[in-house]
Amino acid sequence: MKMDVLLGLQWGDEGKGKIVDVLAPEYEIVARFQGGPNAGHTLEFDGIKHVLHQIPSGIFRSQILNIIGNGVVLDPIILKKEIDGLGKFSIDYMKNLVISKKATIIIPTHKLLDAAYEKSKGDKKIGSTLKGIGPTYQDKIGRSALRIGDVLAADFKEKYDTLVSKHQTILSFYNYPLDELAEMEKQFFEAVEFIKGLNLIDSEYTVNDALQSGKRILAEGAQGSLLDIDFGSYPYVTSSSTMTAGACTGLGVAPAKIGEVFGIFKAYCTRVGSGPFPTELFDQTGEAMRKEGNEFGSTTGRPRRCGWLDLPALRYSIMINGVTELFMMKADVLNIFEEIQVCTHYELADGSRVDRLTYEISDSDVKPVYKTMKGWNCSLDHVRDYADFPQELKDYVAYLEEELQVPIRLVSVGPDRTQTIKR
Ligand code: 2SA
Ligand code: MG
Repeated sequence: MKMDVLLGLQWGDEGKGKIVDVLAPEYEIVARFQGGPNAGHTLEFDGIKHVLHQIPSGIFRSQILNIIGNGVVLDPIILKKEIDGLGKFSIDYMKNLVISKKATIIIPTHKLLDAAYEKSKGDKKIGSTLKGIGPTYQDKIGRSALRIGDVLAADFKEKYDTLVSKHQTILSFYNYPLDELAEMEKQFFEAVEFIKGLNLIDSEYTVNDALQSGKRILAEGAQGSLLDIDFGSYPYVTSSSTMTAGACTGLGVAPAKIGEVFGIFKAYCTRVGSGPFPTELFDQTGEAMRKEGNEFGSTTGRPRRCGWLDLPALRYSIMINGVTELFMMKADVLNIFEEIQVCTHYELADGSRVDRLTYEISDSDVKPVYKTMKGWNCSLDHVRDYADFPQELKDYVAYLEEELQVPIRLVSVGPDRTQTIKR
């Protein structure tokens, strides 16, 4: 059996949580492979809306094992809160949730460092979620981080103190205040005690044994391909590998064992945080998209920047991930527009047109070139089948398939599980 991968192809918030939830019945395992509590995966069912940050989106299905993989950076405080929040759903997390001992721990000073680095960057700040993601991955790569398995060792506190004293030296260099630290540490050590009681495992064996015995696994990406540490709009990126290859290293699965790659994209674009966004709209239209799409960060509540669909960027994401099927989300947000624009090329300062995301591309010298299409401009509330699609929406889907050369298997026309139309 091979492992399928589900990824966001834009700047995150494509609707991955919803789709994992829809696909989950076809899988026995759902696994997160990168990122951490910077993610906000929203699920809506039975009139309830729930946002997950670190726990995989299969947690609401009792027959699914949810794995937090080695590639993840995990905040014990937030994990404990998340698990407490699941209390009302009668979820048996001792049975349905396991955590890799090789996942990296976010400690309180990582969050302070995140804030100190952002502050020092001034108007060049990344727009980080301030969850400590960057500094934690820095320590992982720098070979000084703590891992989940360490919480079980007798010398955990010693290791912790060594890392914290290094952080304090850096924080004093930045003149960053440590007032909050004592309270954060209190919560941290309480949460570490709690985590000791969870199922901590070598998840690479769990994953590979499961594939060997014919079980179906879905790897759940977080953030999006355009935020990837290598291929995103560096330095305005997150600190992990958000692409298919990240699912291999973040779970310990060989490349030859990757099956389908599901690429999730919105029918338009959003971005939260700083960085280039060629099709960004600064006018009424962008404002209308934000309102209609309720585009506010599910972790930080920040308003998301909005703009039209960007085909060169989407093609790039499809290429680096090897996407086999596309899922288009939030088509209903475009109901309000008489005309819809799609960016087909970028125009450079010298007037030439390109459709590749080369090193030189940055929003300052790039102007999007648009194709204008007729909007459907009607409600999609009644739509339960592809046959019910207004002709203009069918045309939009057909045009995108032709341009992207990958089938669009699913179109989402609303937040509920039932508003997901398979083709
Ligand atoms: P970080 O915190 O170091 O990963 O931030 C670096 C950049 O990555 C962006 N980023 C995200 N973009 C979209 N959605 C994310 N998750 C939350 C959500 C974000 C929120 O689902 O809405 O609530 O604001 C996410 N996580 C990281 C971030 O904006 C920086 O540009
Ligand atoms: Mg999100």
